[in-house]
Amino acid sequence: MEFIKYEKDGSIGWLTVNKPQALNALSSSVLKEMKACLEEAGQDKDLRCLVITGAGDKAFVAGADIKEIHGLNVETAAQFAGFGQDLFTKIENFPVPVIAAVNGFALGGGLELALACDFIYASENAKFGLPECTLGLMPGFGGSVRLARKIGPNLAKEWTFTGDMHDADKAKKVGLVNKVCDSEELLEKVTKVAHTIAKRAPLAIAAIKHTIDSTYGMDISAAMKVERQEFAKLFSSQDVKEGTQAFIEKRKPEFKGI
Ligand code: CO8
Repeated sequence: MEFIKYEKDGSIGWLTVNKPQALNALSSSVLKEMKACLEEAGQDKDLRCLVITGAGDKAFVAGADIKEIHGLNVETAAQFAGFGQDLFTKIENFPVPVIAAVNGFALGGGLELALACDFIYASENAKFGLPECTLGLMPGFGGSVRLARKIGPNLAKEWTFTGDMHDADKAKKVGLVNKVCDSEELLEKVTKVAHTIAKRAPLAIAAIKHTIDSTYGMDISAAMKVERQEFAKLFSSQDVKEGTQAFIEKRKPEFKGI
């Protein structure tokens, strides 16, 4: 692949958007390669956590490719937005947790990509924003919807109506980012949390991810039902027996994802 690099570190997958000369801007070629990469990684039964980051030290992703957007019409804009929305929804529904390691600019489509991940760790030089309105545009890869869900509609409106950029500390204060790290330490901290997740029971992690995502905005009794069903389903897995047995025997569990 030309614009996407994919590497495995044990059971952790690292997907890097690799077009640093354009601050990793998302052209349709980049998105197509990302889709192919995710489809393959999604089949990997040994994968326990996926990290998405950007190449270089300046940007995670500085948005969709403005040069390509410039040539769109109503029809092709709908196709481009639809492709990106479907892809980012695949990331949201990816079978294992996905962490965004934001190492610089996460703007426009770049922030929309990070928003589709389960959570974000950022370097102290990270900058977040949805500046589409400064280009006569609006977010088209799910950003208007997901930003409002993550930081609330009032702030999401201010961010998208002004197009302003926000630093990592601000992004953490509003709950967009889980952790802010020194730039040199970002990958180390992400690796650490990814390995912790990788040690946990994979079926439990998948059930928790599904429950949190699918119950968002549901009324409480319907949400409890989903949790109860997912909880009960886990009892058909060997890992529940292993986890509880290991506790009783005062040893570390060995989860197999079955
Ligand atoms: N698209 C294409 N090229 C880009 C982009 C981008 N989003 N961002 C940066 N680049 C390119 C620059 O053109 C430049 O290339 P060249 O050297 O060939 O001129 C190179 O990357 C380096 O960028 P700069 O020289 O501008 O670097 P600076 O450090 O001066 O500035 C910034 C960094 C502030 C990040 C600046 O590059 C910038 O403002 N970039 C654009 C940010 C932006 O507006 N992003 C939103 C784009 S719109 C979007 O994402 C919509 C998503 C929904 C789409 C739905 C599909 C229809």
